[in-house]
Amino acid sequence: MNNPAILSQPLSPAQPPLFHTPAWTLDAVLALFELPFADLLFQAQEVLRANFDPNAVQRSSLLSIKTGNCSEDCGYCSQSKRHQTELETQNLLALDEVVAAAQAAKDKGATRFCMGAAWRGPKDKDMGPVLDMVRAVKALGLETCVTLGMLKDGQATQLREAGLDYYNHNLDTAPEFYPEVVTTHTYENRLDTLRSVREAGLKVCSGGIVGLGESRLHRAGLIATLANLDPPPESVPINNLVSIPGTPLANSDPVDIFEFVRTIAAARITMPRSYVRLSAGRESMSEAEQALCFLAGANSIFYGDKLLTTNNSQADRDNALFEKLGLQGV
Ligand code: SAM
Ligand code: DTB
Ligand code: SF4
Repeated sequence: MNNPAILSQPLSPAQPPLFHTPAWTLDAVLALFELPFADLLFQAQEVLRANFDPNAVQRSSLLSIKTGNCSEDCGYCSQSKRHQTELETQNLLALDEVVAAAQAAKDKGATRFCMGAAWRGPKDKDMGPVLDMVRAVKALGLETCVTLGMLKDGQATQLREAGLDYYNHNLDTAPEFYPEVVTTHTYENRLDTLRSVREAGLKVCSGGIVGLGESRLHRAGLIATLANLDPPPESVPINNLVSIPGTPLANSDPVDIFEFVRTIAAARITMPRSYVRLSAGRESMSEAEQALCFLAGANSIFYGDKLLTTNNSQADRDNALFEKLGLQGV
């Protein structure tokens, strides 16, 4: 069960509430997952069409600006120094490399550029170079997003003042399953960062991963938690686990594609005005599987040949698929 305290109460009386009185109970979200597939997709299409151009798909490109050697133990991640993965680590990139990658992403048609760092959170000395990256990418006319881990007081405001649009910080799964996935930080830590991102006036990008070994109840719990944020995240990435050899979750059972599509539809219905992003895991999906995700209300993708450390679906393949489906990349 979801922790009702997490869903309905401010974390401390002195702070404004991060959640409103639950608009979506866990039971209501679970009931969505249990609908006949066609009924669920029909409802998701209705919600999509009431709020968005149903044939427009937002495109964000990703760049890992600091790779690997992370102190955290997230069981799915290639970048934890606690897992024996084949990853080549990389210190913080130079500004000109980041600007060149952002310009290339823009030239290919991306409208948002997301920079990810394998940190528990940025140290004070990291902020200057990252703020320079945000300023420079924004100056190219792209929307900016960073994902740097947990933020300390004042860091979110520094980012906003540099021109940041979105901060990505995923809740990843249901509160009660999180300790099975990560032990070096808590769900409350994640929520605290989301709160400071909101208070700084940034837009929130927060979603999760399917395929960590969680149950349907946990998937519904993730969606309910996201949907009850007040306001819900503007951007909701739904990742399908990319299995990384050497990580504790490398051998998790893959989740059936229809269950993945149901998760997308539940996100669409419960967060009607949010961009729902079909995120990691797209490379191994067929065209038909991806088309089902768009039918279920996904209206954003990661675009470009690489995610952070793993391959993404090639841009040429995406362009061909959009052509076949009559989708317009925006
Ligand atoms: N270190 C920061 C953090 O944890 O917030 C930012 C980078 S972290 C890699 C960003 C997100 O990528 C994670 O929260 C998770 O949702 C997603 N992710 C990482 N590895 C993944 C994998 N193997 N498969 C699917 N999603 C993954
Ligand atoms: C998100 O939800 N997914 C992206 C982005 N936000 C930072 C990252 C996916 C990472 C997939 C595994 C990898 O490439 O390391
Ligand atoms: Fe580090 Fe983020 Fe990977 Fe966790 S998900 S190990 S915090 S890079």
